[in-house]
Amino acid sequence: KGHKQIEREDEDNEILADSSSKAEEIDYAPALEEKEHIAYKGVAETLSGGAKQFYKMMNDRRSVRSYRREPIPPIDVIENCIRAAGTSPSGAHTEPWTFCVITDMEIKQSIRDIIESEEELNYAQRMHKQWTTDLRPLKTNHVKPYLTDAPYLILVFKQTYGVTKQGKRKQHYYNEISVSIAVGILLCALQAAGLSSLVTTPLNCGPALRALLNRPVNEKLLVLLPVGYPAENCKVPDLERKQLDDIIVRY
Ligand code: IYR
Repeated sequence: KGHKQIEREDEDNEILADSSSKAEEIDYAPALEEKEHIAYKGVAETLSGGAKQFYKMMNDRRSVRSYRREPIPPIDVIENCIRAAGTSPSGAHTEPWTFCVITDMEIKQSIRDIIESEEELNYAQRMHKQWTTDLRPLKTNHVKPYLTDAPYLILVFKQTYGVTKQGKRKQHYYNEISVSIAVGILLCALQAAGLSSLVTTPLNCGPALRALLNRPVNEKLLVLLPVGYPAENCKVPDLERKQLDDIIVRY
């Protein structure tokens, strides 16, 4: 209606101009309030050790697959991490994210049941042999105790569109990349808080998890993160990272 949607493979939508004559007749209003811009003084709070300190902190981050059930990190720490994630830039400042924080053991168990039964099929049938082979060094499989052991599960949904107060559909431009950036900031904040996490993308589980949590149809699961402290016997793959000169190209 007055615009044309280009569906890309990743289901992210961009709205491109419509050349039809009807387009001119519509009274467009911005989703955001149109206000005077305000002065910006730049960054106020910085780390004493700057980017080097930040790098060292992030270099310690590992994907953790076994968690201590206790102690339970204070909820306000989790909330501050999500506040940080919510500072992410987003397409046209649409803030197209929903962070579901699960502590309830019954819900965690239901999530685990859904994911383990789908992942059993994923590993056995849906994933290509090359894929399961590539995962062998990570020692992952369909059994996922971290889904009930981790004190928190954070399910991050992307809002593929919004709804205005008038009940009209609102475009969420670049919602997937916007929420992905927010997740990146969330990972940094959790690391800064001394918490471990794991980015998981439960294949084929999105609709069932959305239904379990009663999320509206405009929301699609992007990632699920268990969050907590690593188990005492926690082991991680002996991975190396690319060197700077392998990831930077100077012009
Ligand atoms: N979703 C599965 C498989 C998996 C896929 C990739 I790519 C990984 O880096 C790790 C696991 C699982 O969670 O086990």
